[in-house]
Amino acid sequence: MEDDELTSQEVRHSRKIACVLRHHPEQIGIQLDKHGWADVREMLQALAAHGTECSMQELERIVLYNDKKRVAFNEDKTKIRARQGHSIPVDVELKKAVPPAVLYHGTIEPNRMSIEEKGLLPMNRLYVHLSPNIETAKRVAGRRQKKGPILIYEVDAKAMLRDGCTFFLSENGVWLTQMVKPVYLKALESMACCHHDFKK
Ligand code: HQG
Repeated sequence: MEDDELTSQEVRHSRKIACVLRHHPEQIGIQLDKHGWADVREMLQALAAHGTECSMQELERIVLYNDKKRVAFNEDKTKIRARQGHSIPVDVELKKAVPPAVLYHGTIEPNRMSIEEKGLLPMNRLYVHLSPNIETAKRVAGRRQKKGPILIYEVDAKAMLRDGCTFFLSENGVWLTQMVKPVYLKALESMACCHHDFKK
């Protein structure tokens, strides 16, 4: 195994930490400040008290090497937060940015009707997550493929921008926006070729 590859224990711990920092700090009895930061020492102690023994050294490896750079330290490594993906209302000081003309969203067929009626909604998170390319959108959708064939939408980010929508770019390359109205969405039907049971 390469040094920059997380062990399976580190991957498990990294998932737990992302979940605590994005959704459930109360699960281990800690609080985040309004910018989503947790105190590193307090978090490690609280994790240990709840059965997840993670050393500072391991945490540093998780921050550096987790596949999607989900969590980040402050400058002196006394605080830690998730870069994006929260369901709890914190302001992680996302940077506004001008997106490429087209972005993508990966989901699954069973969501199609609702998405095409209501648009893309943040559901349990603070923002809708959009991908810069089809490959990434396919990976995002792939997380749910047990529940249905994948469905990729092209998002007309250029038109959204023109119409006054705001976009944020998280430091790990995920595009975020409040919602995407159906008018800006186009399903990429060619994705269907990969799935024999698509739209029978
Ligand atoms: C769907 C992972 C019905 C939406 C990924 C998605 C991403 C609707 C699900 C990040 C809907 C929400 C986020 C509507 C949206 N009706 N379904 N109107 N609007 N949906 O997990 O984009 O590994 O909150 O299509 O890589 O799947 O955690 O969003 O299927 O970047 O770092 O509702 O999570 O990153 O699911 O994934 P999610 P997502 P991490």
